[in-house]
Order: sequence, then structure tokens, then C-alpha cells
Amino acid sequence: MKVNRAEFIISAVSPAQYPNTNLPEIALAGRSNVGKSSFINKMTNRKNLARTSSKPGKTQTLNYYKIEDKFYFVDVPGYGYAKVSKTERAKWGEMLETYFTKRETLKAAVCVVDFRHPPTQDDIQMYNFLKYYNVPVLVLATKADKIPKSKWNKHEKIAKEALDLDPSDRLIVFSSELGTGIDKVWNYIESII
Ligand SMILES: Nc1nc2c(ncn2[C@@H]2O[C@H](COP(=O)(O)OP(=O)(O)OP(=O)(O)O)[C@@H](O)[C@H]2O)c(=O)[nH]1
Ligand SMILES: [Mg+2]
Repeated sequence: MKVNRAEFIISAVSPAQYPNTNLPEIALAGRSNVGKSSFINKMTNRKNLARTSSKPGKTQTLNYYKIEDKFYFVDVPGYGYAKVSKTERAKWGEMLETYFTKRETLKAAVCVVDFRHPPTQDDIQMYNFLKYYNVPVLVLATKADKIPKSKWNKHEKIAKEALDLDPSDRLIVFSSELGTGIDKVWNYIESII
């Protein structure tokens, strides 16, 4: 898909604020600072559509981006960020649970993991949570530019094994720096929306 139109729509916290257009949605899930917002920018060929930061915890709400009037990317706040209070964490959990379990227009979750390291306990938990609620998952192993290509196969195998990846779910190696994997991700998105 060649993206001509991509626009920020709303920062939502509760279902009343979700758009009611019935367009399909693809949500980004992953550890804070892993590269979810950078993924959205790379896919839409925009520098600053989704706010990115070297400081973790930038995305705090469900941020909706409408792509070509065809679907939404939903940027979801990341997990594993230490400096949040118990109350904030509980609010975050409730917001995600409501979204992932009840949103009928949700077509798939992109589970973003850091390709340099094995998936964390939080990554595994998020993946299992999505599987439990029957959300189709694309595992996006990002920051691939940070490791040599000769190690990609090994890292891919480790990631799939750690997640116990369902044969119906795909893993795509990605880099927001180099654009690695963009075409594969577009093919995936176009096949599900
Ligand atoms: N080298 C490299 N750096 C990346 C890549 N993707 C993201 N980054 C960097 O990682 C940092 C975090 O990226 P974000 O996209 O803001 O991460 P996020 O997952 O949206 O983080 P939160 O909003 O805090 O949940 C930024 O400094 C990005 O430039 C990548 O593919 N390669
Ligand atoms: Mg973000």
C-alpha cells in the first residue's frame, strides 16, 4: 500500500472515545521504547506522525491514526516501564483489557519485540494474553539494523521458541531505520483488513 493519507484522529482512554466508523484496526503492543511509534511512522512514511522518544513511556493513551480511509493503526502504551505508580499500572491494564477483549473492529495485534534480545517475560505474557482472547498476532521483531544479518536466523528461532509461536502467527523481521520488512508487513495488513 502506498500511503498518501495518514492522520492522527484521537487519543482515547475509554470506549466512548473510540472512533465509530467501523474501519478495521491494527493495534501495536509491546514493551515501552521498543519502537511501536517508530513502526507507525515508517509504515506511513512520516517522520513525526506518531510521537517517538528515547525516553520510555511516551505513549500513554490509545492513539488512533487513520490510514487512507481504509484502517486505523492504534498505538498502545507500552509495558515494562518501571517509573509508573501502581495506580497508573492498574489503569493501563484495565484500558488494554477493555480494548483487546471488547473491540470488535480489531483485526490483529502487532506484537513488537526487540530483535536483539530474547522476548521478555512481559512479551510472552502479552502474546499469551492476545492468544487467549483469539486476537490474531503478527510478531514484529524490530531494531534488526542493530544486529548483523548473519545472526538473524538464530535470533528468529530464539524468539519463536520463547513465545511458543502459534503456527498461524507470523514473525517478520523489521527495522524502522532501514525499512527492512515493510513490504511483508503491508502484505500481511492487506490480507487481513
Ligand atoms: N536503530 C533503531 N532504533 C529504533 C528502531 N525503532 C525505534 N528505534 C528507536 O527506539 C526509541 C524508541 O522508539 P519509539 O518508537 O518511541 O518506541 P515506543 O515503543 O513507541 O515507546 P513508548 O511510546 O514509550 O511505548 C527511539 O529512540 C527510536 O528512534 C529501529 O528499527 N532501529
Ligand atoms: Mg510510542
